Amino acid sequence: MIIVHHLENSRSQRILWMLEELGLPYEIKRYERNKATMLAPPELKQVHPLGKSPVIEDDGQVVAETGAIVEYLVDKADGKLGAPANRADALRYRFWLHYAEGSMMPPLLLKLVLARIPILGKAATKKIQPMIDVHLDYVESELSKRPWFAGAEMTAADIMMSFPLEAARSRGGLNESRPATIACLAKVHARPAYQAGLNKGGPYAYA
Ligand SMILES: N[C@@H](CCC(=O)N[C@@H](CS)C(=O)NCC(=O)O)C(=O)O
Repeated sequence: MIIVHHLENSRSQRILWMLEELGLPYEIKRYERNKATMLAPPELKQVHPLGKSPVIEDDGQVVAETGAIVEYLVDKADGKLGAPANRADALRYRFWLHYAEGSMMPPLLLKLVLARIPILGKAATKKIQPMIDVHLDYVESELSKRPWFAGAEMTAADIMMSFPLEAARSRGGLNESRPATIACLAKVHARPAYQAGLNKGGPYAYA
């Protein structure tokens, strides 16, 4: 049985969504953020030394880092939601799978952290927004060309990208001026598996 160590309001919501899409049985262990620091509680460090979420356990095997977990689950489900057969789609699949945490999340996170610094923080976030806009424009242009990030079918790349899109919607300036991206997010949120994951995960401010 898979155990998902799930931190409220966090990237691990993606893993619940993916498990629901795959129909794999799982259990959730919930963790609350420290109200003052917003950091994960120290108990998560007992599961994995980084103490971050998501982290899963599957028959004693601990897997951390969203992208690694997502690939692990694709393997476990015999390739379901994995790379499409078409080469161009497969390359896009790989690109977005890495891009989500590797390129798009860092400036979004930077903006969040800077915004919390009194006085100077607000001014600093203005410098970050143009960096985020480069990503938002690129995502919009790609989503205007095809229904899902890799191609015609939904894949794990869409699951990876859902969190940066949600984070951009809540604090990165993503709005109706980028209709293809907004439509993609709405399509994701309407999926029964997404809603099922949300119901099981508890508080989540981005959906
Ligand atoms: N790139 C990592 C990031 C993991 C990460 O930073 N998770 C956040 C949740 S969104 C976390 O655990 N934050 C609490 C903390 O750092 O104490 C992944 O995708 O797994």
